[in-house]
Amino acid sequence: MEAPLAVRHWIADLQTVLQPAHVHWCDGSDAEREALEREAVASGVLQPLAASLPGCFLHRSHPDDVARTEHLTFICSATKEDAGPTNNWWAPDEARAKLTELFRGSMKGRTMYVVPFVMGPPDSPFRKIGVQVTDSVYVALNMRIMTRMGDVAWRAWLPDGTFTRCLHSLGDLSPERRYICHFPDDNAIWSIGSGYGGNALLGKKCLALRIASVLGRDEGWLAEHMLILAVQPPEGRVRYVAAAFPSQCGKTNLAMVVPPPELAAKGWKCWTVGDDIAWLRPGPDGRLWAVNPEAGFFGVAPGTSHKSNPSAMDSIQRDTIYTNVALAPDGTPWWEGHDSPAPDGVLDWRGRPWDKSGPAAHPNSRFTAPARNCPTIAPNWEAPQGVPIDAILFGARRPTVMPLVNEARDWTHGVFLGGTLASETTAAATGKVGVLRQDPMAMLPFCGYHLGDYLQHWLDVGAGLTNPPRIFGVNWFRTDENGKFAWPGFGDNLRVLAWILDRCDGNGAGRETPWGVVPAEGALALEGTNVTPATLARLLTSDTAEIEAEAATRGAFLDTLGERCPREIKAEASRLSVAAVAWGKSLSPA
Ligand code: OXD
Ligand code: MN
Repeated sequence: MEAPLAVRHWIADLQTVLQPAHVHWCDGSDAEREALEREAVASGVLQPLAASLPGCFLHRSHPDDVARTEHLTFICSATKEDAGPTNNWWAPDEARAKLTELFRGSMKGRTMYVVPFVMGPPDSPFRKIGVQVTDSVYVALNMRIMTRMGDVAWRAWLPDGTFTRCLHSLGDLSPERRYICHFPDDNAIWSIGSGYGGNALLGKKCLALRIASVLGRDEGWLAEHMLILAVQPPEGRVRYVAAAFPSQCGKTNLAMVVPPPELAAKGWKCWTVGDDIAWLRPGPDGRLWAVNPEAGFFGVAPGTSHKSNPSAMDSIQRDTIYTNVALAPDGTPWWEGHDSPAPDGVLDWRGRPWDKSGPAAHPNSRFTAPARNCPTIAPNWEAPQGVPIDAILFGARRPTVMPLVNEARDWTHGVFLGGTLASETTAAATGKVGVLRQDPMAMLPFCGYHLGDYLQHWLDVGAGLTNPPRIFGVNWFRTDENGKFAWPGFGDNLRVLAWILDRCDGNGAGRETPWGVVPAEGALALEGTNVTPATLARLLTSDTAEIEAEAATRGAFLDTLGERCPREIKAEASRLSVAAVAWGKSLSPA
């Protein structure tokens, strides 16, 4: 099927700048996938894995190109103020001039792949179209998994002809010449110098979050860093939960949660709708509806096992690209936290015999797997209108302070809790790991405009909902006095979801704290775990001095957003501080 004229003109213009040896228009067919895989194997970009893993390949990236590079990521909006204080800003003309120099001739001797793709189900009225140009066969093959790629995009072409122009080249892979630039005013993305997923699969973080967040602001919806999960309580109807956690805080695991035996026996069931991104829109019924714009999972390998996430393990047994994992002599991938111990003779993520001086798999090693492989994928995961959300969760990696679960008083309080979320940094982005930073709605690296405006947009969307989801905070990462996780997590997180859904039904006993309502004694089912009621009580408690300090940090963060930060949200920080003092007094003996 022929591409629309606007695309053909754009590609012709790009050819003169990029000067590729060949141009390949991707059609998305199986024959094409096989041809691209053969080409990638012949050039050493991919290595086939064991025959027991049909259609699976290993890719080893450049060792300096293993994670998102937030310091090299720019929002090139018309003014610095539009990008806001949390984004790197670059004047669009300057960015274009600098990057044009780098793109000029960057595809000499290489093939330019033209990758048309749809974000969202192709028959969804909410879909967005992108066309990515890339000189990486790895990127083209990954885009085929992560998006609806190929001729489907021409068939799903939007009536007004809008599409995101996505330009990508590996360049020389030098971090010195690596830039990931977003031009929200032009609906365009230019990325050069990296082949890493978050920097190079432009449909994902760049389009579905940074550009989409701006489109959502202008069109009245939200693009969020959220998983979407379907949960059916025994004899109840299916409920939908959307949850925002920063990268590597367990979104994929929660999206694929398996009920623990006691809950399964009672009839609890769960299905996966999405594991990383949700587009949320007010529906005509006054509820918030969510669509997963992606078609695959770009999941973190380390820690994934049949025990922690059996659905993910089942999803990656075929048609999966593994990146920077270790390789066992039998041609199967291996990583820290795998079901089996490290096999003898394992090669590390760089392809060298593993000398055990560091991890065998890179801590941000990944698998790219089609969502349809997932045994728990929801039957309606591609519903054109999405699914109606009952509860929104904000979660983070907090060894202290934040309770296991807390329910926001109302939408504004929820926007405050999410909008000032703090979490420890992880290996998903370059930089130090384990540093606590404010990561509003888990969107710090992904919001394409001023965060103050973004919080206001959340308030505006909420104001338009007659039946809004309830908002909760969760924290699976509290540690005990020995620094060990005090909550078992994984399947047992469903116990917390059970209380959350009870609250959504107006049930679920709770008690007031400065964070909002937490489960009352006995309201969270612990049978089958080794968590004692005393441990649970500790998990639900924060020290008043800690809450006051947290309120101050959150308030100070909001101050950095300046005048554009909504007053109602700032007022919540003061209210938290006052509540902490009052609560402390009420708890201490007279
Ligand atoms: C991701 C990330 O890859 O958040 O999803 O970094
Ligand atoms: Mn993510």
